[in-house]
Amino acid sequence: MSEYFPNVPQFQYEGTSSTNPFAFRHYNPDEKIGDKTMREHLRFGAAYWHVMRNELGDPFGAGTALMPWDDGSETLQNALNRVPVFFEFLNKSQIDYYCFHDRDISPEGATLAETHKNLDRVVDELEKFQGETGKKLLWGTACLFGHPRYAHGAATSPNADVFAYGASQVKHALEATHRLGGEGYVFWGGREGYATLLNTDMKRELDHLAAMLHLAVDHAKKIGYQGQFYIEPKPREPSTHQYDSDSAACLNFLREYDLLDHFKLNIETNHATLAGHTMEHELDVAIGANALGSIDANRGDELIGWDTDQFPTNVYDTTQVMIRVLKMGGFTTGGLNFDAKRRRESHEPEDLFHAHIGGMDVFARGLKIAHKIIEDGRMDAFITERYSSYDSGIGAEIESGSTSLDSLDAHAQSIDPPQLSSGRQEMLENIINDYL
Ligand code: XYL
Repeated sequence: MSEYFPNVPQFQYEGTSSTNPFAFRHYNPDEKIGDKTMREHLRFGAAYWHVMRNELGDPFGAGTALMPWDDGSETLQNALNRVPVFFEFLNKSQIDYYCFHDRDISPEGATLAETHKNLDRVVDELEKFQGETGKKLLWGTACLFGHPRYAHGAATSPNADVFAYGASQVKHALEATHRLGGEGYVFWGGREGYATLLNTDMKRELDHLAAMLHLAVDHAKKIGYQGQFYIEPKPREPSTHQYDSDSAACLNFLREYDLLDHFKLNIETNHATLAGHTMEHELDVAIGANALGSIDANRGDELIGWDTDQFPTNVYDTTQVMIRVLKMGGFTTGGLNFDAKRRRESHEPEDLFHAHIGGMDVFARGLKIAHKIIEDGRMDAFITERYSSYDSGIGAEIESGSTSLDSLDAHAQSIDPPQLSSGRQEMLENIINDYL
Protein backbone atom coordinates (compact mmCIF):
# COMPACT_ATOMS: atom_id res chain seq x y z
CA MET A 1 0.00 0.00 0.00
CA SER A 2 2.03 2.91 1.36
CA GLU A 3 4.28 3.16 -1.61
CA TYR A 4 4.45 6.88 -2.26
CA PHE A 5 3.31 8.35 1.05
CA PRO A 6 4.59 5.75 3.54
CA ASN A 7 4.33 8.06 6.54
CA VAL A 8 0.72 9.03 5.96
CA PRO A 9 -2.10 6.73 7.15
CA GLN A 10 -5.58 6.75 5.69
CA PHE A 11 -7.47 9.54 7.46
CA GLN A 12 -10.12 8.40 9.94
CA TYR A 13 -12.58 10.43 11.96
CA GLU A 14 -11.34 10.73 15.55
CA GLY A 15 -13.41 13.66 16.82
CA THR A 16 -12.43 16.97 18.34
CA SER A 17 -10.39 15.50 21.20
CA SER A 18 -7.89 14.07 18.69
CA THR A 19 -4.55 15.77 18.19
CA ASN A 20 -3.56 13.41 15.37
CA PRO A 21 -2.72 15.68 12.40
CA PHE A 22 -3.81 12.93 9.99
CA ALA A 23 -7.25 12.38 11.54
CA PHE A 24 -10.51 14.16 10.80
CA ARG A 25 -11.75 16.10 13.77
CA HIS A 26 -15.04 17.19 12.14
CA TYR A 27 -15.50 15.34 8.83
CA ASN A 28 -17.11 12.01 9.57
CA PRO A 29 -17.94 10.81 6.05
CA ASP A 30 -20.86 8.51 6.90
CA GLU A 31 -22.43 10.62 9.66
CA LYS A 32 -25.81 12.00 8.70
CA ILE A 33 -26.47 15.71 8.83
CA GLY A 34 -30.19 16.09 8.14
CA ASP A 35 -31.17 13.59 5.50
CA LYS A 36 -27.76 12.94 3.92
CA THR A 37 -24.33 11.82 4.98
CA MET A 38 -21.51 14.34 5.13
CA ARG A 39 -19.91 12.60 2.17
CA GLU A 40 -23.09 13.07 0.13
CA HIS A 41 -23.45 16.71 1.11
CA LEU A 42 -19.87 17.79 0.55
CA ARG A 43 -18.74 15.77 -2.46
CA PHE A 44 -15.09 16.72 -2.04
CA GLY A 45 -12.84 16.77 -5.07
CA ALA A 46 -9.07 17.10 -5.52
CA ALA A 47 -7.50 19.07 -8.37
CA TYR A 48 -5.00 17.02 -10.37
CA TRP A 49 -3.18 20.19 -11.43
CA HIS A 50 -2.44 21.23 -7.87
CA VAL A 51 -1.86 17.85 -6.25
CA MET A 52 0.24 16.29 -9.00
CA ARG A 53 1.54 19.12 -11.15
CA ASN A 54 2.01 22.20 -8.99
CA GLU A 55 5.71 22.59 -8.36
CA LEU A 56 5.06 25.59 -6.11
CA GLY A 57 7.06 28.05 -8.18
CA ASP A 58 6.22 31.75 -8.24
CA PRO A 59 7.24 34.60 -10.60
CA PHE A 60 10.35 35.15 -8.49
CA GLY A 61 11.59 31.65 -7.93
CA ALA A 62 11.59 28.05 -9.02
CA GLY A 63 9.34 25.32 -7.68
CA THR A 64 10.12 23.87 -4.29
CA ALA A 65 7.73 20.88 -4.15
CA LEU A 66 9.35 17.52 -3.46
CA MET A 67 7.84 14.95 -5.84
CA PRO A 68 10.08 11.89 -5.67
CA TRP A 69 7.76 9.92 -8.00
CA ASP A 70 8.11 12.50 -10.80
CA ASP A 71 11.19 12.54 -13.08
CA GLY A 72 10.39 16.08 -14.24
CA SER A 73 10.01 15.09 -17.90
CA GLU A 74 7.06 15.87 -20.17
CA THR A 75 6.80 12.24 -21.26
CA LEU A 76 3.91 9.84 -21.48
CA GLN A 77 5.68 7.45 -19.10
CA ASN A 78 6.05 10.13 -16.46
CA ALA A 79 2.36 11.00 -16.89
CA LEU A 80 1.45 7.34 -16.38
CA ASN A 81 3.71 7.13 -13.33
CA ARG A 82 1.75 9.91 -11.64
CA VAL A 83 -1.60 8.10 -11.77
CA PRO A 84 -1.05 5.55 -8.95
CA VAL A 85 0.43 8.31 -6.78
CA PHE A 86 -2.68 10.40 -7.23
CA PHE A 87 -5.02 7.54 -6.41
CA GLU A 88 -3.03 6.69 -3.28
CA PHE A 89 -3.44 10.34 -2.33
CA LEU A 90 -7.23 10.17 -2.92
CA ASN A 91 -7.52 6.94 -0.96
CA LYS A 92 -5.58 8.13 2.05
CA SER A 93 -7.33 11.47 2.20
CA GLN A 94 -10.80 9.92 1.67
CA ILE A 95 -11.54 12.32 -1.19
CA ASP A 96 -14.18 10.76 -3.45
CA TYR A 97 -13.83 12.90 -6.58
CA TYR A 98 -11.19 14.56 -8.70
CA CYS A 99 -10.93 17.10 -11.53
CA PHE A 100 -8.38 17.55 -14.29
CA HIS A 101 -7.33 19.52 -17.34
CA ASP A 102 -6.24 17.42 -20.33
CA ARG A 103 -2.71 18.79 -20.07
CA ASP A 104 -2.40 18.03 -16.34
CA ILE A 105 -2.81 14.35 -16.98
CA SER A 106 -1.03 13.92 -20.32
CA PRO A 107 1.68 15.73 -22.29
CA GLU A 108 1.57 17.43 -25.67
CA GLY A 109 3.01 15.20 -28.40
CA ALA A 110 5.00 16.11 -31.49
CA THR A 111 1.72 16.38 -33.43
CA LEU A 112 -1.85 17.05 -32.38
CA ALA A 113 -2.69 13.42 -33.21
CA GLU A 114 0.05 12.25 -30.83
CA THR A 115 -1.22 14.64 -28.16
CA HIS A 116 -4.66 13.05 -28.36
CA LYS A 117 -3.14 9.58 -28.29
CA ASN A 118 -1.26 10.47 -25.11
CA LEU A 119 -4.50 11.61 -23.55
CA ASP A 120 -6.30 8.41 -24.45
CA ARG A 121 -3.50 6.30 -22.99
CA VAL A 122 -3.58 8.11 -19.65
CA VAL A 123 -7.38 7.95 -19.63
CA ASP A 124 -7.05 4.14 -19.89
CA GLU A 125 -4.99 4.26 -16.73
CA LEU A 126 -7.38 6.60 -14.92
CA GLU A 127 -10.27 4.36 -15.88
CA LYS A 128 -8.47 1.36 -14.44
CA PHE A 129 -7.73 3.12 -11.15
CA GLN A 130 -11.26 4.52 -10.89
CA GLY A 131 -12.55 0.98 -11.29
CA GLU A 132 -10.26 -0.36 -8.58
CA THR A 133 -10.84 2.41 -6.05
CA GLY A 134 -14.39 3.67 -6.70
CA LYS A 135 -13.10 7.24 -7.05
CA LYS A 136 -15.05 9.40 -9.49
CA LEU A 137 -14.48 12.26 -11.88
CA LEU A 138 -16.30 15.42 -10.76
CA TRP A 139 -15.37 17.30 -13.92
CA GLY A 140 -12.89 17.45 -16.73
CA THR A 141 -11.69 20.36 -18.82
CA ALA A 142 -9.27 21.32 -21.57
CA CYS A 143 -6.34 23.58 -20.80
CA LEU A 144 -6.84 26.34 -23.37
CA PHE A 145 -4.53 28.83 -21.72
CA GLY A 146 -1.11 27.23 -21.07
CA HIS A 147 0.36 26.68 -24.52
CA PRO A 148 1.86 29.72 -26.31
CA ARG A 149 -0.59 29.18 -29.21
CA TYR A 150 -3.31 30.46 -26.88
CA ALA A 151 -1.54 33.72 -26.08
CA HIS A 152 -4.38 35.68 -27.77
CA GLY A 153 -7.08 33.36 -26.49
CA ALA A 154 -8.48 30.06 -27.71
CA ALA A 155 -12.16 30.51 -28.66
CA THR A 156 -11.52 34.27 -28.67
CA SER A 157 -8.26 34.17 -30.59
CA PRO A 158 -8.22 36.40 -33.68
CA ASN A 159 -6.72 33.39 -35.50
CA ALA A 160 -9.34 30.87 -36.70
CA ASP A 161 -6.80 28.04 -36.80
CA VAL A 162 -6.16 28.54 -33.11
CA PHE A 163 -9.93 28.30 -32.55
CA ALA A 164 -9.83 24.98 -34.42
CA TYR A 165 -6.96 23.72 -32.26
CA GLY A 166 -8.90 24.67 -29.16
CA ALA A 167 -12.00 22.94 -30.52
CA SER A 168 -9.96 19.82 -31.17
CA GLN A 169 -8.78 19.83 -27.56
CA VAL A 170 -12.32 20.38 -26.28
CA LYS A 171 -13.61 17.46 -28.36
CA HIS A 172 -11.03 15.06 -26.95
CA ALA A 173 -11.24 16.35 -23.37
CA LEU A 174 -15.03 16.05 -23.51
CA GLU A 175 -14.82 12.51 -24.85
CA ALA A 176 -12.29 11.63 -22.12
CA THR A 177 -14.62 13.11 -19.49
CA HIS A 178 -17.49 11.08 -20.93
CA ARG A 179 -15.47 7.88 -20.89
CA LEU A 180 -14.51 8.42 -17.26
CA GLY A 181 -18.11 9.04 -16.23
CA GLY A 182 -17.34 12.68 -15.44
CA GLU A 183 -20.34 14.40 -13.87
CA GLY A 184 -19.45 17.75 -15.38
CA TYR A 185 -17.30 19.61 -17.88
CA VAL A 186 -15.84 23.06 -17.14
CA PHE A 187 -14.88 25.99 -19.32
CA TRP A 188 -12.59 28.44 -17.57
CA GLY A 189 -11.49 31.13 -20.01
CA GLY A 190 -8.21 32.35 -18.60
CA ARG A 191 -7.16 33.78 -21.97
CA GLU A 192 -10.71 34.43 -23.20
CA GLY A 193 -10.46 38.16 -22.71
CA TYR A 194 -8.08 40.90 -23.73
CA ALA A 195 -4.94 42.75 -22.78
CA THR A 196 -6.00 45.94 -24.60
CA LEU A 197 -9.10 47.02 -26.49
CA LEU A 198 -6.82 48.83 -28.97
CA ASN A 199 -6.49 45.58 -30.91
CA THR A 200 -9.73 43.83 -29.92
CA ASP A 201 -13.11 43.35 -31.58
CA MET A 202 -14.98 42.46 -28.40
CA LYS A 203 -18.32 41.62 -30.02
CA ARG A 204 -16.70 39.26 -32.50
CA GLU A 205 -14.71 37.55 -29.75
CA LEU A 206 -17.84 37.04 -27.64
CA ASP A 207 -19.64 35.57 -30.67
CA HIS A 208 -16.75 33.16 -31.12
CA LEU A 209 -16.72 32.16 -27.46
CA ALA A 210 -20.44 31.38 -27.68
CA ALA A 211 -19.82 29.42 -30.89
CA MET A 212 -17.28 27.22 -29.06
CA LEU A 213 -19.73 26.51 -26.24
CA HIS A 214 -22.52 25.66 -28.69
CA LEU A 215 -20.16 23.30 -30.52
CA ALA A 216 -19.41 21.55 -27.23
CA VAL A 217 -23.13 21.23 -26.43
CA ASP A 218 -23.75 19.78 -29.91
CA HIS A 219 -20.88 17.34 -29.57
CA ALA A 220 -22.09 16.21 -26.14
CA LYS A 221 -25.46 15.37 -27.70
CA LYS A 222 -23.74 13.52 -30.51
CA ILE A 223 -21.69 11.30 -28.21
CA GLY A 224 -24.45 10.89 -25.61
CA TYR A 225 -22.67 12.82 -22.85
CA GLN A 226 -25.24 13.91 -20.29
CA GLY A 227 -23.00 15.59 -17.72
CA GLN A 228 -23.43 19.21 -16.73
CA PHE A 229 -21.51 21.99 -18.50
CA TYR A 230 -20.17 24.83 -16.38
CA ILE A 231 -18.42 28.09 -16.98
CA GLU A 232 -16.19 29.46 -14.26
CA PRO A 233 -16.17 33.20 -13.59
CA LYS A 234 -12.95 35.10 -12.94
CA PRO A 235 -12.34 38.78 -13.67
CA ARG A 236 -8.66 38.79 -14.66
CA GLU A 237 -5.36 36.92 -14.41
CA PRO A 238 -3.90 35.87 -16.72
CA SER A 239 -5.78 38.22 -19.09
CA THR A 240 -6.13 41.87 -18.10
CA HIS A 241 -9.86 41.45 -18.50
CA GLN A 242 -11.71 38.16 -18.85
CA TYR A 243 -15.14 38.01 -20.46
CA ASP A 244 -16.49 35.62 -17.81
CA SER A 245 -15.68 38.16 -15.12
CA ASP A 246 -18.27 37.30 -12.47
CA SER A 247 -21.52 35.37 -12.02
CA ALA A 248 -23.69 38.20 -13.36
CA ALA A 249 -21.53 38.67 -16.46
CA CYS A 250 -21.54 34.91 -17.12
CA LEU A 251 -25.30 34.65 -16.77
CA ASN A 252 -25.83 37.60 -19.09
CA PHE A 253 -23.53 35.99 -21.65
CA LEU A 254 -25.29 32.62 -21.38
CA ARG A 255 -28.71 34.25 -21.78
CA GLU A 256 -27.65 36.42 -24.68
CA TYR A 257 -26.30 33.44 -26.59
CA ASP A 258 -29.07 31.02 -25.71
CA LEU A 259 -26.84 28.76 -23.61
CA LEU A 260 -28.50 29.04 -20.22
CA ASP A 261 -30.31 25.72 -20.58
CA HIS A 262 -27.00 23.94 -21.03
CA PHE A 263 -24.65 25.66 -18.59
CA LYS A 264 -24.41 26.30 -14.88
CA LEU A 265 -21.62 28.07 -13.03
CA ASN A 266 -18.59 26.69 -11.24
CA ILE A 267 -17.87 29.39 -8.68
CA GLU A 268 -14.49 29.82 -7.02
CA THR A 269 -14.03 31.74 -3.79
CA ASN A 270 -10.81 33.50 -4.73
CA HIS A 271 -12.29 34.52 -8.09
CA ALA A 272 -15.29 36.03 -6.30
CA THR A 273 -13.06 38.19 -4.13
CA LEU A 274 -10.92 39.21 -7.12
CA ALA A 275 -14.16 40.37 -8.77
CA GLY A 276 -14.81 42.60 -5.75
CA HIS A 277 -17.58 40.39 -4.39
CA THR A 278 -18.01 38.04 -1.49
CA MET A 279 -18.40 34.35 -2.27
CA GLU A 280 -21.94 34.61 -0.86
CA HIS A 281 -22.77 37.30 -3.40
CA GLU A 282 -21.55 35.18 -6.29
CA LEU A 283 -23.46 32.16 -5.03
CA ASP A 284 -26.69 34.12 -4.53
CA VAL A 285 -26.48 35.57 -8.05
CA ALA A 286 -26.06 32.06 -9.47
CA ILE A 287 -28.74 30.48 -7.27
CA GLY A 288 -31.19 33.23 -8.24
CA ALA A 289 -30.88 32.00 -11.84
CA ASN A 290 -30.97 28.31 -10.82
CA ALA A 291 -27.43 28.11 -12.13
CA LEU A 292 -25.19 27.17 -9.22
CA GLY A 293 -23.52 23.98 -10.37
CA SER A 294 -20.27 23.41 -8.54
CA ILE A 295 -17.76 25.16 -6.31
CA ASP A 296 -13.99 25.55 -6.46
CA ALA A 297 -13.24 25.71 -2.77
CA ASN A 298 -10.34 27.92 -1.81
CA ARG A 299 -9.66 31.43 -0.52
CA GLY A 300 -7.52 34.44 -1.27
CA ASP A 301 -5.36 36.48 1.05
CA GLU A 302 -6.64 39.78 2.45
CA LEU A 303 -3.26 41.40 1.87
CA ILE A 304 -2.52 40.13 -1.63
CA GLY A 305 -4.35 41.16 -4.78
CA TRP A 306 -3.95 38.06 -6.91
CA ASP A 307 -5.26 34.51 -7.11
CA THR A 308 -3.39 32.85 -4.25
CA ASP A 309 -5.54 29.69 -4.37
CA GLN A 310 -5.11 29.01 -0.65
CA PHE A 311 -6.89 26.25 1.17
CA PRO A 312 -10.06 27.30 2.97
CA THR A 313 -9.57 27.83 6.71
CA ASN A 314 -12.34 30.21 7.72
CA VAL A 315 -15.40 28.63 9.37
CA TYR A 316 -17.47 31.77 8.91
CA ASP A 317 -16.95 31.57 5.13
CA THR A 318 -17.61 27.84 4.82
CA THR A 319 -20.77 28.28 6.91
CA GLN A 320 -22.03 30.95 4.50
CA VAL A 321 -21.31 28.67 1.55
CA MET A 322 -22.99 25.64 3.09
CA ILE A 323 -26.11 27.61 4.12
CA ARG A 324 -26.60 28.29 0.41
CA VAL A 325 -25.77 24.80 -0.75
CA LEU A 326 -28.24 23.30 1.75
CA LYS A 327 -30.97 25.77 0.89
CA MET A 328 -30.72 25.02 -2.80
CA GLY A 329 -31.25 21.36 -1.97
CA GLY A 330 -27.60 20.31 -2.22
CA PHE A 331 -25.30 19.60 -5.12
CA THR A 332 -26.49 17.39 -7.95
CA THR A 333 -23.59 16.99 -10.38
CA GLY A 334 -21.30 19.46 -8.59
CA GLY A 335 -19.21 19.34 -5.46
CA LEU A 336 -16.46 21.08 -3.52
CA ASN A 337 -13.29 20.87 -5.55
CA PHE A 338 -10.17 22.05 -3.75
CA ASP A 339 -8.70 24.28 -6.43
CA ALA A 340 -6.04 25.15 -3.91
CA LYS A 341 -2.31 24.84 -3.52
CA ARG A 342 0.08 24.69 -0.64
CA ARG A 343 2.29 27.67 0.12
CA ARG A 344 5.69 27.54 -1.54
CA GLU A 345 7.26 26.92 1.85
CA SER A 346 5.10 23.81 2.46
CA HIS A 347 7.02 21.73 -0.01
CA GLU A 348 6.98 18.22 1.48
CA PRO A 349 4.56 15.55 0.21
CA GLU A 350 2.84 15.27 3.60
CA ASP A 351 1.87 18.96 3.33
CA LEU A 352 -0.56 17.93 0.57
CA PHE A 353 -2.42 15.96 3.23
CA HIS A 354 -2.36 18.65 5.91
CA ALA A 355 -3.75 21.08 3.35
CA HIS A 356 -6.66 18.89 2.27
CA ILE A 357 -7.57 17.59 5.72
CA GLY A 358 -7.85 21.19 6.90
CA GLY A 359 -10.10 22.11 3.98
CA MET A 360 -12.31 19.08 4.55
CA ASP A 361 -12.66 19.69 8.27
CA VAL A 362 -13.46 23.38 7.88
CA PHE A 363 -16.19 22.55 5.35
CA ALA A 364 -17.52 19.81 7.63
CA ARG A 365 -17.80 22.39 10.41
CA GLY A 366 -19.46 24.83 8.01
CA LEU A 367 -21.95 22.14 7.01
CA LYS A 368 -22.88 21.28 10.60
CA ILE A 369 -23.24 24.93 11.60
CA ALA A 370 -25.22 25.78 8.46
CA HIS A 371 -27.61 22.90 9.19
CA LYS A 372 -28.15 24.16 12.76
CA ILE A 373 -28.71 27.75 11.64
CA ILE A 374 -31.32 26.62 9.10
CA GLU A 375 -33.01 24.37 11.71
CA ASP A 376 -33.01 27.21 14.22
CA GLY A 377 -34.97 29.26 11.67
CA ARG A 378 -34.38 32.71 13.18
CA MET A 379 -32.34 33.99 10.23
CA ASP A 380 -34.90 32.87 7.67
CA ALA A 381 -37.81 34.12 9.78
CA PHE A 382 -36.20 37.54 10.01
CA ILE A 383 -35.80 37.79 6.23
CA THR A 384 -39.35 36.55 5.59
CA GLU A 385 -40.69 39.16 7.98
CA ARG A 386 -38.50 41.88 6.44
CA TYR A 387 -40.26 41.47 3.08
CA SER A 388 -43.74 40.76 4.47
CA SER A 389 -45.17 44.03 3.14
CA TYR A 390 -45.08 42.30 -0.26
CA ASP A 391 -47.21 39.38 0.94
CA SER A 392 -50.52 41.22 0.73
CA GLY A 393 -52.06 44.53 -0.27
CA ILE A 394 -50.08 46.86 -2.46
CA GLY A 395 -46.89 44.75 -2.14
CA ALA A 396 -48.60 41.64 -3.51
CA GLU A 397 -49.98 43.75 -6.36
CA ILE A 398 -46.45 44.99 -7.19
CA GLU A 399 -45.14 41.43 -7.21
CA SER A 400 -47.96 40.14 -9.38
CA GLY A 401 -47.47 42.96 -11.89
CA SER A 402 -50.98 44.32 -11.42
CA THR A 403 -50.00 47.89 -10.54
CA SER A 404 -49.20 50.95 -12.61
CA LEU A 405 -47.44 54.19 -11.81
CA ASP A 406 -50.93 55.74 -11.59
CA SER A 407 -52.20 53.26 -9.02
CA LEU A 408 -48.97 53.45 -7.00
CA ASP A 409 -49.11 57.22 -7.10
CA ALA A 410 -52.67 57.09 -5.76
CA HIS A 411 -51.67 54.60 -3.06
CA ALA A 412 -48.60 56.64 -1.97
CA GLN A 413 -50.71 59.79 -1.70
CA SER A 414 -53.36 58.04 0.38
CA ILE A 415 -51.06 56.75 3.15
CA ASP A 416 -48.92 58.15 5.94
CA PRO A 417 -45.17 58.38 5.17
CA PRO A 418 -43.57 54.87 5.33
CA GLN A 419 -42.17 53.72 8.67
CA LEU A 420 -38.94 51.73 8.30
CA SER A 421 -37.91 48.84 10.53
CA SER A 422 -34.30 48.12 11.48
CA GLY A 423 -32.12 45.86 9.32
CA ARG A 424 -30.69 44.42 12.60
CA GLN A 425 -27.39 43.54 10.96
CA GLU A 426 -25.54 43.33 14.27
CA MET A 427 -28.21 41.16 15.88
CA LEU A 428 -28.01 38.76 12.93
CA GLU A 429 -24.22 38.70 13.09
CA ASN A 430 -24.54 37.81 16.75
CA ILE A 431 -26.80 34.86 15.92
CA ILE A 432 -24.28 33.51 13.39
CA ASN A 433 -21.39 33.99 15.81
CA ASP A 434 -23.28 32.10 18.52
CA TYR A 435 -23.02 29.01 16.35
CA LEU A 436 -19.32 29.22 15.48
C1 XYL B 1 -7.50 29.12 -12.46
C2 XYL B 1 -8.80 28.36 -12.49
C3 XYL B 1 -8.67 27.00 -13.13
C4 XYL B 1 -10.03 26.37 -13.34
C5 XYL B 1 -10.03 25.22 -14.28
O1 XYL B 1 -7.63 30.32 -11.78
O2 XYL B 1 -9.33 28.25 -11.21
O3 XYL B 1 -7.88 26.19 -12.34
O4 XYL B 1 -10.62 25.95 -12.15
O5 XYL B 1 -9.51 25.58 -15.50
